[in-house]
Amino acid sequence: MINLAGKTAVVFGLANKRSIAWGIAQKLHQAGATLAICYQNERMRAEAEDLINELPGAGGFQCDVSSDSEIDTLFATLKEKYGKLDILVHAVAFAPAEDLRGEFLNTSREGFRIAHEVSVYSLIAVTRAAAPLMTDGGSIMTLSYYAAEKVVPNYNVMALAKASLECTVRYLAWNLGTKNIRVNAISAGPIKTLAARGIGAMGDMLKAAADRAPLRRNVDQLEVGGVALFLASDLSTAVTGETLYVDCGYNIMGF
Ligand code: 0WE
Repeated sequence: MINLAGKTAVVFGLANKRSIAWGIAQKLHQAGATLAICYQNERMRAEAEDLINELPGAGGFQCDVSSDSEIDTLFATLKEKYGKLDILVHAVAFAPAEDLRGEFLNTSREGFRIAHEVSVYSLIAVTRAAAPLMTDGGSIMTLSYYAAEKVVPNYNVMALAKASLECTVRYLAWNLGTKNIRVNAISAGPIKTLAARGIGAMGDMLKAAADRAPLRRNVDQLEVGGVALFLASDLSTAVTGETLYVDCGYNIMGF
């Protein structure tokens, strides 16, 4: 059993019980980590705080990762409250809905900017704020998706952002290696979350993914949480800069 007692984790991206962030938070909590869980804004507050209250000892914090001042305020609070930080989970992505359908050619300049700022730059921003608190080294992780490498119709500008995110993971891993801070991505198979709800034909996509995957099913949030727990733990102390697939094997198939 993995023991994270005495470790502190900050998790970004909790919206509701279907959030990948929630699956990860539950696994880290089970392993004994102290959790600081962040949600984007006032609108998310009630639902997020209800969940956070299910995890004894966990703290809830509001932080929009597209705001440098909110990041600064959050990490000042975390430093005061917890002192040291060991684990950071970035489970945040956004592109305007109109850029996630229709012709890729019609990707807007603004949609491109927003997708990259919210889904990629935010990892750099929170990592820069967290690194000084990771005085005993640390483990940072983010969420990616297979469309970063192979075309998934309609994922469009988010695919570019995920490709950039995976590259960002490698550069951060290189930059922070000397501080014994590891940075990795989990490339999860499709999961029915709030972020996926807005997408037409998600049901068909989930079924197609399950049909083709070696394990013949979809992955769930707690299974992503299991791999996140591994990455957070001392079982993975030599793993950094990687993208780990948690997709029931879907990515290995050529036909
Ligand atoms: O990363 C994602 C979804 C990310 C996402 C979802 C939304 C929907 C609502 C980012 N931004 C928004 N913006 C919104 O306004 N996934 C891996 C799930 C997903 O999204 C798709 C997929 C899959 C799979 C979009 C098109 C095609 C496939």
